[in-house]
Amino acid sequence: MELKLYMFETCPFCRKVIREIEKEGRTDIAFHDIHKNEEDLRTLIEVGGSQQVPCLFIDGSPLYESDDIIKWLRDHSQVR
Ligand SMILES: N[C@@H](CCC(=O)N[C@@H](CS)C(=O)NCC(=O)O)C(=O)O
Repeated sequence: MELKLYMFETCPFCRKVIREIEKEGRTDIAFHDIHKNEEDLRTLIEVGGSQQVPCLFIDGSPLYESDDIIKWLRDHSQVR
């Protein structure tokens, strides 16, 4: 499963999701900082339909809302 988190560093909702990722010790999520990479910003808007972050792309499907992302992460532990 391909997981990409669209985020930027100072976003408190992103920090909340990143804290959960760190707490779980997950290493299967690629971070895409939309303030550092214009292509990431374009992809987020084009595919997700909004530039709101955080947004987790799950095999290319966007999931917005930090609480929903955290719930999804808890429901789908990393397979090691
Ligand atoms: N309810 C959302 C709030 C997310 C949010 O407000 N993110 C801000 C950055 S801190 C943002 O992306 N604002 C721009 C926008 O919504 O287009 C969540 O919990 O994920």
